[in-house]
Amino acid sequence: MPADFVGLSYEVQQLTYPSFFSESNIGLIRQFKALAPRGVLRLGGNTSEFTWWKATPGSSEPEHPQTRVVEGEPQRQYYAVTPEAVRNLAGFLKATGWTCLYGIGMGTNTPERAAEEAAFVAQTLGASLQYFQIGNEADLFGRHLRDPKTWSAKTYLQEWLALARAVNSRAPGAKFGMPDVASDVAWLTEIADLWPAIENPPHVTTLTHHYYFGGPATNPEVNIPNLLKPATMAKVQKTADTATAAANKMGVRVRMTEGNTCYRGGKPGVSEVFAAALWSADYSLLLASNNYSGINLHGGSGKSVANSVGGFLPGDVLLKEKGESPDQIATHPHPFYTPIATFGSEYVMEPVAYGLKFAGELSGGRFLQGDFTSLLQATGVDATAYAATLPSGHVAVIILNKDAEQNVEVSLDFGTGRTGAVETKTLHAPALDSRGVHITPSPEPDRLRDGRYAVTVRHATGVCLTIS
Ligand code: BDP
Repeated sequence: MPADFVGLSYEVQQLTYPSFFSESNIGLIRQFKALAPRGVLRLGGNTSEFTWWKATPGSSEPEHPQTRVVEGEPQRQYYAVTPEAVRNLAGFLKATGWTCLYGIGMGTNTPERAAEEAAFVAQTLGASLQYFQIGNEADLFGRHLRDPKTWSAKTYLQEWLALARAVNSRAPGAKFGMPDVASDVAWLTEIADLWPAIENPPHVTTLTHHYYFGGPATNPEVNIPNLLKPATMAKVQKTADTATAAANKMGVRVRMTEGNTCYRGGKPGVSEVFAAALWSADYSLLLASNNYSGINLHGGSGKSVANSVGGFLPGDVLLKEKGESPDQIATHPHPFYTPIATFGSEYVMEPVAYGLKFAGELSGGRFLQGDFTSLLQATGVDATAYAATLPSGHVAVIILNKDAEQNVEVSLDFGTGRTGAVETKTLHAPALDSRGVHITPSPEPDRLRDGRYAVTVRHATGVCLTIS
């Protein structure tokens, strides 16, 4: 699990507020650092298809191609990204110690503009830039940006190559992650098959896809029991199998670059409560143990995400229907799934981010092979477990008991005669639908007893044991 496995994803439109990602935004920098000492900020989302590079204050907005306005996709509204925003972003990344995956538009962009933007970004971000992403969820372009009759992984790849080569002509060392599909991981397989025939291909380091458990908020299937049941992670495993097979063929790694509990901005009562923390911890560790290079949970400001999905959040409609007043609605994070929420001038770490942070305890570690999850689930409890040797040489074990009712007894056996100290951290909340989530370290370290350690992991609780 890479040391910088933990990541967040924001809309490119977030850059239209240049003070947001800037070295003066101390509150946000504090939350990024609290989430992970090293992490990866990804900029993309639907709004990245509607941004244009405004190189100088006098640059005039280009003509945009016709797009179709459909439900759940952005309106025809264009956003200017400026050098000031990119310079500020460089300062923000330095201050946080995070690196960046920078999204350049494909839907309404041209190779010339893409190249001009990339050249400035590469020079300004320097080593803080990991790679460029070009295009967001191109597998859905048939809905609003391209002709569905001719659009495919193949036509995408041709367009992508033209843009990536243009970027390379102005930013010679540039690296790329692609194709950032919404859900159709078969595109990764197709691209890996087509790749060997490309002469002098651009330097792709990562195959990427997105993942939302379900959506939108009005969908009754998006609920806490479904989010946490073992079948949900079995589906994640299937996607990971397809994606990693394609990546192995290309000699690269996979990254889940944008995802969360519920698309179109999340669902109140599911996305911003403790269940989302157990989900994100489990989801992160499952992908990490499948050799993913990282994940980026999506969020940001309510406005940027609302714009990315057509102007409003279905979750707000739900709350209004339930009779919540505007003041009550304002107490929910917007978007509902955001890992870091903005309330007035305060930035607050949300439950889904606590899960990601908890999973991050294994960052930099090497997973111990063994199907610990099957052992636990054979007892009839919905629990999962992961273990890794950390760079310090200590062994860390994370047990996530997602079961709403049953506790699980776990006994670890390191071999008779072994000694060692055991530190415990607990991920907990009063209930699965609570907003207040905590990670609490045990006050005193415990010890192995003749090489063994027994622990009861209470229902709806996560435990991380670090054994020296
Ligand atoms: C993805 C888009 C992103 C949206 C998100 C959502 O890339 O821009 O904010 O879904 O629907 O499909 O919440």
